[in-house]
Amino acid sequence: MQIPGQVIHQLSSARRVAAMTGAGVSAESGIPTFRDAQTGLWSKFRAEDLATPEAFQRDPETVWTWYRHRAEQAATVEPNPGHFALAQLEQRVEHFTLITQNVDGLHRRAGSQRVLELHGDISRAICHITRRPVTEKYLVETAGSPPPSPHHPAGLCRPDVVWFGEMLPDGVLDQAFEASQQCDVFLSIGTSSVVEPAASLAVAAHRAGAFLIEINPGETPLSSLADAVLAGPSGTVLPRLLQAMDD
Ligand code: BV8
Repeated sequence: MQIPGQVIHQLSSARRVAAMTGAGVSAESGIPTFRDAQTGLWSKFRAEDLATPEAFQRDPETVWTWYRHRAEQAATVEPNPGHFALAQLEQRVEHFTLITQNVDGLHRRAGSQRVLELHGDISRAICHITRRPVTEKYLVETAGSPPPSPHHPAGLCRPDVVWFGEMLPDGVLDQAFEASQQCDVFLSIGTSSVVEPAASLAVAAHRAGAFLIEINPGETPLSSLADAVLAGPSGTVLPRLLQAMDD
């Protein structure tokens, strides 16, 4: 794939860059995305049935085991060239902020330092009443699916992720909006751009005058707003982008 000269120029001259990633960035590591019809977990489960506080109240065991399955899967796969390219890009840009909707922890494992996890991290657990953290050691040692919480007599352990209908961690969201509204270039990578408020960050960046680049093999509601669309898999496009910046 040819990287347009304007994209190379914008990225090479940018002092501030923000990158937003979605499940598509982890697809090439072997983690199914949520909404891709043929591979998405979404097609197997109904999001409403699993990724909501109501589902957990109704059927904690099903929700808990789904998340533990996903946590085990995330722990067994490796970051792919797209993750590593973003970690490299962070080293080349004066001010770089990686904003991710993903909960698989792969950006940190690939070496990214400044990562804003909008939707939490699937490897962490909290008490569903007090929201206080529960250690992995406690989870391993304590029977139950989910185990009872160590922090409250009626509490259960739940994944430390943001469910539909739940607020995002406010410090993280504020920082994400600030980075989006101050950046020279905003990269929207591997996301269907349907989940709010994450999807609004690219729009806020564009409105504030950022050069908006979308990297996705498919069309999204953001594509018509983007200044440049690189229609390909992030594991191929991102390394190409870095290479083109070197040439
Ligand atoms: C909120 C964590 C305030 C859990 C996730 C009614 C009531 C309450 C809220 C709402 C409501 N109606 C709407 C809302 C807002 C709601 C929302 O946005 N709903 C959507 C579905 C319309 N948002 C919320 O509820 C948020 N909270 O608004 O709080 C509030 C509070 C109370 C009442 C009102 C408002 C919380 C949202 C966070 C939900 N948690 N994840 C978990 O992981 O289980 S979101 C979930 O979708 C995923 O985690 C993921 O992060 C997110 C977005 O999906 P994508 O990452 O984009 O992935 P997707 O599969 O969709 O797309 C993959 C893309 O990759 C595709 O475009 C594909 O083409 C591309 N691709 C494929 N392969 C590749 C590739 N790209 C590059 N390379 C490849 N190789």
